[in-house]
Amino acid sequence: MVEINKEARVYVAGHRGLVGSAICRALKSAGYTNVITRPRAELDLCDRAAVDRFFGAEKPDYVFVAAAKVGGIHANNTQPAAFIHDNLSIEINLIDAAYRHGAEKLLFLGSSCIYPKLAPQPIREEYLLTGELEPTNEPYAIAKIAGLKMCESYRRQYGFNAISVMPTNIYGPGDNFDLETGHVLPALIRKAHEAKVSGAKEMGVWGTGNPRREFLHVDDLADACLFCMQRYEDSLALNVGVGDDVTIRELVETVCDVVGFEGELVFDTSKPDGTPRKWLDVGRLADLGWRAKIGLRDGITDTYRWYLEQGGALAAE
Ligand code: GFB
Repeated sequence: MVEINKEARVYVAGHRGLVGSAICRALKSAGYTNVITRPRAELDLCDRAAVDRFFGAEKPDYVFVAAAKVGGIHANNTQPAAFIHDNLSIEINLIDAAYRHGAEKLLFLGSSCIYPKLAPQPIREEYLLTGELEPTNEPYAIAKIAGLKMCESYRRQYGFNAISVMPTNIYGPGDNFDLETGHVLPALIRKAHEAKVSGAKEMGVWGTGNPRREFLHVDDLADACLFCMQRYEDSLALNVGVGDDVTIRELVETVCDVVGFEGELVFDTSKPDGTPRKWLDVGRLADLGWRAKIGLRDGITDTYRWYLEQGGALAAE
C-alpha cells in the first residue's frame, strides 16, 4: 500500500467526463488539495506538443487517464475512425508524456469491450486477446487494448509505474443522455421519463432485450480507481465491476419502475444487440479488498434524480 501525500500533484485527464468528474469528487472528499485539471479549450489531448508542454510545466506526480472518446453502441458503430484515432492519440500523448516528465504513477482506464465477443463468462483478465472482438466497437476496443499494452510495455522496458483498470459499463450523475450517442442506461432513463410526461402509451428499446450487461455506478468506479492507485502495482489490467449482470429487458423494467412509466415496451430488432454478454470476473480486485457498494436500483434512482436536477423534466415537457 502506497500512502499518497495529500499535497501530491494529481492530474485528472478528462475531468469533465462521467468518470473524470467522479474521480475529482472522490479525490476532493479524500482530502487531496492539489488536483490539476485543464478544460479541452485550453489543452487538446490529441495535440502531442501541447500535452508535452503541459506536463513539462505542471509536472504531475500522479495521473488518472479518464479522458477518452466514448459512446454507446450506435456512436461506436457509426464513428469508427474518430473512436480509434482520438483514443490512440490521447493514450500515446498522455502515457508517454507522464513517463518522460517523471510522474510517479499513472492509472489508465480501459473498458470491458476489450475482451473477445464470445469470451467465457464471467470474463477473467487472462481472456484478453484469445478471440475475435465485437464488431460494433472493435476500433474503440483496439485503441483501449493499445493503451493497456502501452502501460504494460512502459513498465517492462522503462520501469514506469503504469497500471490499467478495465471497468464494465459505467453510469451515473454526469452521464450523456443523448439518445443517439449515449449508452443504454441514460438513454432508457430519458426515454421512460419523456414517455411518462408526454403520456405516451409505449416506449422504444433497441435490440431484442436479451443481451446481458453489468452496470457499475461511477462513484464506485472512482473509489476503485483511488484504491488501485494506492494498492495495485502490476502489469495485468484489472477488471472492475459489480460481479452481477442483468438482461436489457430486466434493466428497462427497473428503469420504468423507478421513473414511473407504466406503458408498453416495444423492442426494435432492427437495432444491433452488440455483444451477447460481458460479465466481468472481479475476483482479483475482491482479493485485494475492494467491492462495489451501490446497488443497481439505488444507482438508477440517484442518476434519475440528477437528470431531473439538470432540467430533464423541463426538457421533456
Ligand atoms: O450501452 P450500449 O449502447 O453499449 O448498449 P454496449 C447496450 C445494449 O442496450 C445493446 C441495448 O444491446 C443495445 O442494443 N439498448 C436498448 C440500447 N435500448 C437502447 C438505447 O436506447 N440506447 C442504447 N445505447 N442502447 C458499448 C460499446 O457497448 O459499451 C463501447 O460500444 C463501450 O465500446 C461501452 O465498451 C461500455 O454495452 O453494447
